[in-house]
Amino acid sequence: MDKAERIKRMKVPAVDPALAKRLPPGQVLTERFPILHEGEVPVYDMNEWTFRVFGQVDREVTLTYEQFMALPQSTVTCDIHCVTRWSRFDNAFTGVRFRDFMKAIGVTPQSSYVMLHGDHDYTSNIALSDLDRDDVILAHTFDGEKLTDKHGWPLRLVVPHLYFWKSVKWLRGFEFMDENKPGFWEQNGFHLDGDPFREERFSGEALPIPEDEWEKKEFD
Ligand SMILES: Nc1nc2c(c(=O)[nH]1)N[C@H]1C(S)=C(S)[C@@H](COP(=O)(O)O)O[C@H]1N2
Ligand SMILES: [Mo]
Repeated sequence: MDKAERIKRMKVPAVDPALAKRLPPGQVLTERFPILHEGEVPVYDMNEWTFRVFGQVDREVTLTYEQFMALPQSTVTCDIHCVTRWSRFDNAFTGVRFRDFMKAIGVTPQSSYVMLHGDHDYTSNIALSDLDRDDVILAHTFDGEKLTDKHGWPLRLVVPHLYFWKSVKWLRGFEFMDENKPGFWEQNGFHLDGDPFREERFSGEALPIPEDEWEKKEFD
């Protein structure tokens, strides 16, 4: 067999076009679930835990964990995309969909932007229209098991269509705001919106991807 023939017969890994379409530009698929966050993993007394909806709303609401867990439950299976370039397909998160949550608590927003608040003092900003979708869920369970502490138990947000820094772990509240103010990473050079399919990683000048975070490589 000559060289040309050999090259023609060479086997290349088949790329399933359906999967390729699900992978945003510049992302690499992983099957493990990396752990990434700033600071310490919070420790809770669940009798003291509350979830607050406040700011520009017709009525502020504070829920206990028991009240939260009594809301209508759903499971969302989604792909997730981290700005540090890993993506993971087919993650099943169980909890309360954002839409069901708002309906159940009966709060009417009076603004279009939300600051997501998580422990310890982590924030991320998001447009209400990016929360008000069928696949956005306030999750307590991952692939049928209670979320691990490091992945955000007792409650994390999952916003599959934006980079994963918007999916706030240890979520404690939604603050409705008149204007779109930057959260923690957004103040540190990350994009205000963060659409992975548009590669909205950074605002303004390209910064180095935070490889250091990724190099710690902790998984579970
Ligand atoms: N409260 C809180 N939520 C957070 C973070 C954080 O530092 N604190 N990090 C964000 C970032 S940058 C990422 S990539 C994801 C990582 O979630 P994982 O550890 O479950 O993969 O959580 C997001 N949510
Ligand atoms: Mo991240």
